[in-house]
Amino acid sequence: MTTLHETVLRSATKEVVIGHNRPFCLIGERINPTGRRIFQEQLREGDLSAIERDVAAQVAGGAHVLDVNMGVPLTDEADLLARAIKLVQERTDLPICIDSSVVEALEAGLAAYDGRALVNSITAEDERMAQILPLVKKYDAAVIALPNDADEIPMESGKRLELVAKIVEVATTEYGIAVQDIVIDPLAMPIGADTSVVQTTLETIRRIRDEFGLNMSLGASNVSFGMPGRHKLGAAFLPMAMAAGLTSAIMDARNPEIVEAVKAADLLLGHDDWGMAWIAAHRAKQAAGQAGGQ
Ligand code: THG
Repeated sequence: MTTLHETVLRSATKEVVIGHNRPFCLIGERINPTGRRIFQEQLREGDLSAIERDVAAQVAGGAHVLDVNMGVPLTDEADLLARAIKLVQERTDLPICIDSSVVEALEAGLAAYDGRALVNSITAEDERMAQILPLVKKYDAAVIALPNDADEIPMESGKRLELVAKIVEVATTEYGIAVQDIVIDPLAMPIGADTSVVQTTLETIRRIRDEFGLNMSLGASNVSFGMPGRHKLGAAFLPMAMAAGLTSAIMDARNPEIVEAVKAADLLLGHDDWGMAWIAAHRAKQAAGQAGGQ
């Protein structure tokens, strides 16, 4: 029987544990300017005020961790990310997932952060691991790892599993990262491009749980990209992925349809003792005068 690992994240004052026998961890995705022209312009001018609204909305929606990405072309991303992380820490006590493809930005973000961050992300490429894993170790963080390399994003679960094995081997033996601090992104792809890709993701999730017991997180909105009814697809996908063993997702916590599907799946999978969270949420909604039925 494979050990099922737990990943501990912290802010200065709050601890969040990601694990297989726990409620699903919602990582709020909106503190990210990708595809948002006005937000990008504001950030380019040094105006970070929109972040405050995005943080408040993700927290109100029930996020447990906040993903912070400041990928704006033609900016000093390291400086921007460090400032964004300081600002987010002033506004909330939720732990942060530091999201960048730029090594210098990840380092600046880690240096600015007070707590145990989740670094997003490495791949199975030796060079990426060599650049980023020493930082993960130095700042005592956890890390999201994508099972792809320079050549390809593998479209069979077997190849993804091989790359997971490589990442675990290299990260633990060469860089001294604890196995429970490796969170695998099993790679969610758009269903609109090819209707077999989600089955591959689900199979990858099942195998990672059964063969490695690792925690996993993925970009949930990737699945519905380009399709109508995106929230309905998200609300169907996440419970399936949770049943297969997904333990967290980077997602929009503002969306009640998807968040409620996740909470229902927590209850149905036995991760909400006595249904306390489910019932409490229902009562809170009733008290607020917006009960969603019986
Ligand atoms: N895996 C990992 N990290 C990730 C991703 C992943 N980080 C980035 C991304 N994918 C997840 N985060 C977001 C943030 C915002 C949006 C989508 C994913 C978003 N998208 C709008 C859309 O899809 O239509 C575009 C912007 C808009 O119109 O508002 O908002 O997969 N490890």
